[in-house]
Amino acid sequence: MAWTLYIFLMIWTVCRGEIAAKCSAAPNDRFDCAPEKVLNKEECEARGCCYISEDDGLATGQPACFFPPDYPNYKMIDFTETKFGYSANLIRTKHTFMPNDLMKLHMDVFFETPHRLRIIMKDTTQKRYEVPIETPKVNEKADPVQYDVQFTQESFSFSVSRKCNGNVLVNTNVAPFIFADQFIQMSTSLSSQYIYGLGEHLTSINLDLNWTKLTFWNRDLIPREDANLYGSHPFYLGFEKDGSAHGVFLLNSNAMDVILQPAPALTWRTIGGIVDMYFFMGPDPKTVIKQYQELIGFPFMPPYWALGFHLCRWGYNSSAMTREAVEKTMAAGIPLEVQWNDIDYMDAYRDFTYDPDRFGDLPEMVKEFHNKGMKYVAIMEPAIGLSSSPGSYPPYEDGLKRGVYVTNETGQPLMGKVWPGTTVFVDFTNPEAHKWWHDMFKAFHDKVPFDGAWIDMNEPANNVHGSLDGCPDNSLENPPYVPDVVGKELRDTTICASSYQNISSHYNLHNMYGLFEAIATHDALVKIRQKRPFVISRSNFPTLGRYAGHWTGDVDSTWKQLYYTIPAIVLCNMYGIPLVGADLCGFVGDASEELCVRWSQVGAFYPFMRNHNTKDAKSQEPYVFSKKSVDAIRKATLARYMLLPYMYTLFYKSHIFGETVVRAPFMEFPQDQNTWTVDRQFLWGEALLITPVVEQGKTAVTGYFPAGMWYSLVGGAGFESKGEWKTLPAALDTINLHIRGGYIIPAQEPAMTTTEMRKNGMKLLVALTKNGIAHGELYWDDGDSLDTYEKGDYTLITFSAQDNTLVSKVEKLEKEAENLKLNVVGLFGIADIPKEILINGAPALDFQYLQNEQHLKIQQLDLALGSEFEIKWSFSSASSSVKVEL
Ligand code: MIG
Repeated sequence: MAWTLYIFLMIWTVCRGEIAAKCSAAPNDRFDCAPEKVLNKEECEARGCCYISEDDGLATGQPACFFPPDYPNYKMIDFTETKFGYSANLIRTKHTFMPNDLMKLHMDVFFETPHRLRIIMKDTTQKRYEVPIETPKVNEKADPVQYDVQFTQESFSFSVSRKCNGNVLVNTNVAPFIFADQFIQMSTSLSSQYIYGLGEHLTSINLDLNWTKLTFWNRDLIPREDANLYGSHPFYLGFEKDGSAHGVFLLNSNAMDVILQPAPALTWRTIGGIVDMYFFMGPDPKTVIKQYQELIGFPFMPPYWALGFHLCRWGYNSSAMTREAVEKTMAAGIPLEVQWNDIDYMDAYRDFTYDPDRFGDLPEMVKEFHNKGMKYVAIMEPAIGLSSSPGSYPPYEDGLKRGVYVTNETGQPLMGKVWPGTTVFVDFTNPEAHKWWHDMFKAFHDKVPFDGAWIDMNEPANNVHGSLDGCPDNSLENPPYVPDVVGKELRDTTICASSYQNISSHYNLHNMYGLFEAIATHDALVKIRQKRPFVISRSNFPTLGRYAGHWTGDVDSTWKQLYYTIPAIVLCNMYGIPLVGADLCGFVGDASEELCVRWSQVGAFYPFMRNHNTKDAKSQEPYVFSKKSVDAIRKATLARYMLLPYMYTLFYKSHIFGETVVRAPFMEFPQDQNTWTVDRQFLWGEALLITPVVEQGKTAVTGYFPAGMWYSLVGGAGFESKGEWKTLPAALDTINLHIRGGYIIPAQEPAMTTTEMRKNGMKLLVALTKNGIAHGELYWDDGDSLDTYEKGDYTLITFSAQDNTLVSKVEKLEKEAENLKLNVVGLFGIADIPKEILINGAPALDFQYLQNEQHLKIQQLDLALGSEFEIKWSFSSASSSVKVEL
């Protein structure tokens, strides 16, 4: 008896030990084995997983049911070297808990470029849906490469590391890989706590790894945290502990959850398509983003006028009200480049119509705006209203004949409900729809010569869930795993997932609906106007930036939302969509005067600057406020305009090199870890740091200044930072702007429109390092013709300063720049009043020196920018010790 008990105890202890070891992962290192529903202990263990109950002290997010290390996984076989890298098959012998496991997969590993690795995993027998985006074709294996990729065979996993230092970027050995027909899950370790991207969500710049779930399923929603919003970008940039950075992109358009946990680790969980993953080696953040954009394509070059101030609201109910907004803005001395109309202009909210009573003179109004040197943009909807009687709405009927609508299971156009009442939805993946869209645009443009298109509601949004007839009950509508979408069902506020589009099911294409509309709209505008297109889209997906810009949707008029716009716009730039902005003063709700002033200051530095408001909210156009506030808004707007040549040069760099226009400080200063979380400041390019007030009632602002020289554009002394936080005065009329030592910014005298402004004198803002060095450049062209860079119709001038000399070099000159004159040079970092200033050898006529600012302003230069110049300044030998007060 005692003997038996002893043996029993032995066995019991050993087994317990095994279970404990098997299930011993620390809570933050556990990977959820019950993603699709809550399981109790028995159910969890029945699927072969570990269970630790809530009573054992689980914190929020930590899974109770989690994978043991020996959970059945794929095994790698047939590993071979190929022309491109490697290939192998992955086989599994035991099913997972998800229906329709793929028991055999094929994996291809492509060494695409020295800095880009691609891994594809898909079915060996059946063709599955793949994202219809063309990526660069590669013909052979790159060698040498910056990455190392390793595999484990028995229980399949892979890791990618940086060859030169061994940093591990991802390792998928943390959890089993699952690939079922409608559920693909892959978990990986992360190289640090600092990752950025995975938008569009309302987040700080660096993502919170404390069990955050980010859901991708484009959706119409007033932006809030923890919700799927208008866009999906399964891309992130990650820091490694030593400050190197890499990027990871999962090219997949299906509904998806990404789970971040403190381990640090990340889980991709998508409900369709294939695994098509790219790794970008950087090794610095800016290079990562360039490499990502090399893959998805560089952004389109916007027309110059796109960079001016845009004014809009929902509720300009007539052409008279629209004109009034323009007149009042001009009377307030605020430059207004583009006036917009929302759906108010339409007749019964139908595309390609205008209300005969309220907007009867829309064509004349647009021409008037053109005569003022302005542009006009109108909203367009992807949901098409029906004809009430035959012939009453030809666009709908023409589209019906041409078969351009999304269809339901009976093959009929799916009907939903949007502004016009019952609507159908254009299937922009259909080439015929692409043509139809152009034809409709053309006919409307012949009447109303609008300049750009605002494409809204293109997630697509629908006021009934799925369709007027509901949705069928099938596996696409009710997949075994539904990502954590708002409304809990894929059809919520959109069309049925199982509806049919030309390329595939809406289930697969939903996240790309707006992208396809943007492509069609872009192409239509190019064809019709033969000028650079201007398209702003709400829905977004990788590659959108090649065709359109984006605004961040229906943000509340609150201080919190104002702050969130900064990470939103810099992240969008990382996604290759540089032309982005949030509605100035916020959309939903009434903006207070103070909020609107501060928002206008931040907005003056969004790449896309538009004040827009919802229907019932209090007016928030700049002119409705007190003189003090109007002055403050004008001041910020004029500061933007003055700097437009720099912004335009940045757009050229985004278009040609895949650089961002605005960026977070960590992009410029990755070696300074203090910058890794800074998201209340942002930069234009490398040279201009913007430190706005985004809190109520403040007259000072604290910002981080990475090491180097910084010169204020709004007055005050320049300073050398060692990498420190600084508090600066910021009265209501002030947004702090600093030029970074070492850079030269091209600027210009503002005017009320960019057309006028482009004739004005230019300025150079030269910010010297402590060693007296700076450089910069100007890109210039006619601002509106197609493909100017590609055709060589542009001017490029570089500027450099050293040894008390500023010179220009005309790299390329075309006619548009022939009349450009350089009138002013402002030099920052001049320690003393110069004894002599020579302009191409002749003494300067007019200059001013400010000792406190260490600023030398040379005026009345009248130099043709097309000719190279030299400006020299010198000090008397004694002067360095003499302080001159002016
Ligand atoms: O259901 O067109 O985000 O900017 O003013 C709202 C009316 C539809 C949503 C857009 C917003 C626009 C509004 N639209």
